[in-house]
Formats: sequence, C-alpha cells, structure tokens
Amino acid sequence: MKNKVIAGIMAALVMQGVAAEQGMNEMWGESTVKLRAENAERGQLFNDGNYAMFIHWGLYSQLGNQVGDKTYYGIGEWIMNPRMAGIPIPEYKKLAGTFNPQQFDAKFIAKLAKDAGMKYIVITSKHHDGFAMYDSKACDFNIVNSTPWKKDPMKELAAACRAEGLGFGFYYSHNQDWTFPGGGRGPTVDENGNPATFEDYFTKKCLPQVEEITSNYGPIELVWFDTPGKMPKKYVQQLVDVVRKNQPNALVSGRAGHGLGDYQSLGDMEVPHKNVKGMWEAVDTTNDSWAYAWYDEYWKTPKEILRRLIACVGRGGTYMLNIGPRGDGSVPERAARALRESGEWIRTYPQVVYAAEPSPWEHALPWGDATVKGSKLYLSVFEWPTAGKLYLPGLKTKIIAANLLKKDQSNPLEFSESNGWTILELPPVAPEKLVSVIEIDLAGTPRVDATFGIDPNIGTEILAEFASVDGAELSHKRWMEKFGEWKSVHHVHNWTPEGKAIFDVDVLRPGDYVVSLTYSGEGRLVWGVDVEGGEHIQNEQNSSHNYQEFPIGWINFPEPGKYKVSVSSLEGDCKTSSLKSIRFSPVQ
Ligand code: FHN
Repeated sequence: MKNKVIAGIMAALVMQGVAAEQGMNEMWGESTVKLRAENAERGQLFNDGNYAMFIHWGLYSQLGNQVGDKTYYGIGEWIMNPRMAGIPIPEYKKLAGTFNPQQFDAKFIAKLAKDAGMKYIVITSKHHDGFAMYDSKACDFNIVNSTPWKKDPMKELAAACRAEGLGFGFYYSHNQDWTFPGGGRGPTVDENGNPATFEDYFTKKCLPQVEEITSNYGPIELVWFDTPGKMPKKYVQQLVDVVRKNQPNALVSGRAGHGLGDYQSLGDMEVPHKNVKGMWEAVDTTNDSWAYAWYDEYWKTPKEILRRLIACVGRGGTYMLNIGPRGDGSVPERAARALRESGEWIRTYPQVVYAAEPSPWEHALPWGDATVKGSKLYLSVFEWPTAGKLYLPGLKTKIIAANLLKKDQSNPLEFSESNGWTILELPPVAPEKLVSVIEIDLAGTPRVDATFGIDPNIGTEILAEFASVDGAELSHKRWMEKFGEWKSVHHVHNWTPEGKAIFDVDVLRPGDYVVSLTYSGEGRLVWGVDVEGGEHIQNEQNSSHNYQEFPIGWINFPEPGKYKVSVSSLEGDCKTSSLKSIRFSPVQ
C-alpha cells in the first residue's frame, strides 16, 4: 500500500516536471533557431561580445523579498504576485511613494559591467508589475511621475554605457502587466469597473511604451521581451515592427514569441551541456533571485562565473548574467566583487571568450572546457591535474605547438600522442588561481573524435543526455527549487525490464575504475552496469528525491580503446528511477 502511495507521488512529480516543461515552453515562447548570418547586420555586439549584464531593478527591489516581518523566498520581482506575498494593487502602488534610490549611480554600474568584461547591459524598463522605471508619457505609474526621486535612471544609464563603449538595451514585459487593466494576469476591469481587454492594455500602454523605449534613449542594441504566454501573434508583430522602425540595428529577444525574435533565449538559469546551433543566449543570475532579495547571499564565485561563461561560449552562445540592485540603487558588494574578479581574468585572456568559436568536442571535458579562434585551440583548465599531465582525447588535427599562458608570457609545453590521445606535460602548480589557459597551435581548424574520453587522472562524469537509450525514455525535465529558481536535467527514466542507457567511451589507461551513478528515485534500487563484451556489475543502493551520487562498484577495461557501457535499472521502482549521469574514477 505504502509503495503504491509512493509510486503515485513519484508519478505526480514526474507529471509535474512534464507540465512544468510544457508550461515554460509556453511562457518563454517556442525557440527561435536562426543562424548568425541571418542577423549579420544586427547583433554584432552579441556575436563578438558573448557576455552581458542583465539588471532586474524596480519597485520590488525596495522590499527585497520581505513584507512586514515575513520573508518570501524566490525571485524578488514576483513579490506582489499571489504565488509570493500576494500584495493587492493599491498597496503595491503605494511603494512608489517611498522609492528614492539615492545610491543609484549609473556610471558605477556601467563601469562595473566594463570591469566585469561584459559588452552590453540590458535593464528592466518595465517588469510584470507594470511600473515603468523610465520617464513614460504613456502611463503615470512610472519612476518620474510617482516617486519622490523623480529622475529617469535609464537616461543616465544609456549615457554611461555609451561613455564606457558598452551596448545598451531594455527588458520589457510585453504580455504580463499585473497592474494595468487588461494586461496579462492583470485586472480585468478598469478603475470605473468597466471590462478591460488585452487590446485596451496593448493600445493604451504596451505599444506606446515600446515606442518610447525605442525612441528616447538613442541607439540601443537590444529589446528583451519576456514571457509571451498566449499573446496573439498580431500584437507581437506590431511590437517587433516598432523596434525595427526605430532601432533597425537592435536585436529582439526570442521571448518576443511566435518565432519573431532574432535569436533563442534558453530557459532561465540554464547553461547547456551540448553545443546548441544558431544564435542563442543563456540568462543567469549572480545569486538565486533576479531582483534583490535581502537573504540571498548564495553568490556565484568568480570561478563559477567563468565556468558558466566559458561553457556558454564553448557551446556556441552568449552569457547574460544578472545583478539585482537594492531599492536604494546600490549594487550588492559581493556580486560586484565576483564580477570584478572574473572580469580581471577575462581581461587577461580575452581570446578565450570574445568572438571565440565553440568547442569541437561539443561538450565540456573532465578538467575544463575548450574554445577556438581559427586554428588556435584554447583549453581552460579549471581542475589542475596534480599528476603533471593533462589528457586530451580525440584531437585529430596536427599540433604545431602547445603553450601554457600566464598573463602575457607563454611557456612551451612538451606533448606526446598515445592511442589518439594527446598528453601534455604540465608543471605541478597551476599558473593561475582561477583558471589556467593552454593555447594549442594547430595545422588547421580543429577536428576531433568527440567520444567521451575517460580521464586517467580524475573522475569523468558523463551526463545521461549523451547516452543513446533503448527501452527507456530520455527527456528534459524542469522544476523550481525556490519559486522562480529553475533547475533542469536530461534524465533517463521509465525503464522497461530490457531498458538501457548506453554510453560510448574511449579508454586510454586500462584497469579498474570506480563507477558511480547520479540518480533520484524512491526506496532502494538495483542498478546494473555492463561493459559490452566484458564485465557486468550490479548493486543495490538507496535513493533520494533529489539527485545524489551513489557508488555502484569497480569495473574493468582490459585494453585501451573504445567501449560501450550500458546502465540498466534492474529492481525497485524502475519507472520513476531517474538517471542523471555516470562517473568513472580511476582507482588510485
Ligand atoms: O517572469 C520572469 C522573471 O521574473 C525574470 O524576469 C526572468 C528572466 O529571464 N524571466 C521571466 C521568467 O522566465
């Protein structure tokens, strides 16, 4: 009985994952896969820059996720929504009366973005709460008309960006407007109690405001529409036409909807693991909330920022990283510090990031990642090998030279080849505190065999999304950790008795490896791991609702070379056991 109840709960959770996935596709719009060439005139900054600052700042920043003495956990800009504090519209509007961001300093923010190595800034001109953070004639509920501060911060920020040589763009919530009659998820009647339609909101507020933000701030580089939901195409088309008319060189985000944007925005906080075709950006934040949240001190470290940025560039895209200034306009110091420290690294190694091409392996490597510039390959080493050797699997193009960079010095490295692997001889200590860079000069553009190499030195984790699956299901699942804090995974689930996830691997050093699996599930589970034509191991381990790594056992690869390793769910709740990855660690 208990098992049935648990199975029911798990099935419901999986369904919620699927529903969340569908819901988010609807909310974020279907993907816009456009090639870079289609936007050749627009978005040069986007293509070459690869790295941008996103800013969520508005009336909500004043609350910082606290209403009265209660703290609400989740994304701060949603505080008025019933899914957070549920603040009635008249109460929320009163916040404007105390919004006085004396510490706002446009030059400081532009300089911070510059020091961080970012190439443009995109800031919330109006979020879902409907409050315009600029001087709007179309609606009184704006920073100039209804706050004691009375200034237009966007004028200052646009000018400061230009002075720093940065691009500038606006976020605009085109569909959702929670305070204007007729706006998406907003009031359905006007102030006189008469029914209000989306058309009313669109013609009275949305369209005129998009006219304003694209006319009054000089040349802008981007208009970032968000959450199109079910907004009819005719409206999105009109907005895109306005942007084209007023700002022919500006890009329109994919979240405009109906495929009318210029490029694809991935899901919130999602850094892809596989190369993604076309022009795209990942949007992420320095902590867990977009807007300022007083409790949220979980900052990405400088190394984590670089890891995520280089992963985006390595997968072929652009990284836009958010800060949430406080209600007084100041920027949380820890966010600023992490941005500056990672920025200093980018200024030292700009070739790794700017206008760099994606990794030929199309995925990260156990110790780091790779980007390319013509016939130069840049290896960003995040985990410095202590054994004095770096193992590079499957590089097919001839190496002319390999150099370890340290600021402007370049130290030649010895290298050799074995079974299709390149082995680079490294000094025992990493030259850089954060990430060390190896430049490899090749005889042409890099060609690789992208099979996952099992590193002889350190653990190699291979995600389930790289498996081929037979008799089970491989799908993408998204969920919110806190409200609005999105997480996602590609997982193998719904295992049939014959179900298998098959991983292709390349082994350089034969011998025993510890195999561990990261999974979630219910109760004790028995997993099997098989090397094709070789050893079979199986073991029972516990499970957890959250993904957790469990060891299964040692497995042997008798010779160097290619193997197929398959994982199967043998006993326990095989429908809901959800496999995220396999790891091979050398027995040392
Ligand atoms: O609902 C918004 C959210 O508040 C935030 O602005 C993010 C940023 O990508 N976009 C929406 C959710 O995807």
